[in-house]
Amino acid sequence: MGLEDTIRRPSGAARRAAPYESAGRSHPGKVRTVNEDSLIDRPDIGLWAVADGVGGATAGARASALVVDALAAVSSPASAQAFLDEVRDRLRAVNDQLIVEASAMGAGKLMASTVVVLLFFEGFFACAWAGDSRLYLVRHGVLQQVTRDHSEVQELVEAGVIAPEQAREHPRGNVITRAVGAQEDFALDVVQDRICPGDLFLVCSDGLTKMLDDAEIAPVLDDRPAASLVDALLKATLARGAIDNVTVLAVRAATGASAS
Ligand SMILES: [Mn+2]
Repeated sequence: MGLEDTIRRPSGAARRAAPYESAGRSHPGKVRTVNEDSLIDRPDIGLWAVADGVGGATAGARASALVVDALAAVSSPASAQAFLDEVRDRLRAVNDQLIVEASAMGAGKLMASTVVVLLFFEGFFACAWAGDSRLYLVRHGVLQQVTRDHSEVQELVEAGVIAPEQAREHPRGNVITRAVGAQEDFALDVVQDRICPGDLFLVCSDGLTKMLDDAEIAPVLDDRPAASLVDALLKATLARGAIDNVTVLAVRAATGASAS
């Protein structure tokens, strides 16, 4: 530690609590033998993600693993924009690689993965996603879904064809309209906002949200530690039958965190 560190650190910083705590777990569920979900928990740089592979067990597991490996290589960011740019560039490279690998497997083969990435940088967060893995935020006690699924049923809901409460058990519920590796024209949707003290973020695969609706998830998201929240959500999903792989990551901003 040099003199510069000492001078630049705001007074009292050493006594301030860690700016956030996080925990994540993935489970194959009660029906499937292979876990095609992957997660990454990088509190060191403020990066968390869930990926849900599609294309059949082996291909799906490889696709989500490649997504997470690419995010594991992201360097410590110099700015919020550089952070998001690097994430997007690395995921675009995975997109292109998956298209090449799938076409080598044969015509019509698909090897793809959803992704939802949460980034923290100096009091702000960004969420970038493709597919139906989700980010939720509990702010001031209110649960809100930050992401909007790229899925056929979401389109049906928005077109007024089906009611939101019909979406979860719709027969086309597994059909996503965007993913890493699904099309050459790669795109992520992005939401950015300030982090408020006490914000609780929940990053998850559809294995959670197909088993539990928002009204069932909300009461679990109380003040307990992130690891305990994750365990409770996993336990509730398994108790419900866990027909899909399930992945849950929780990230809580400290109640005293400054939005510097
Ligand atoms: Mn899934």
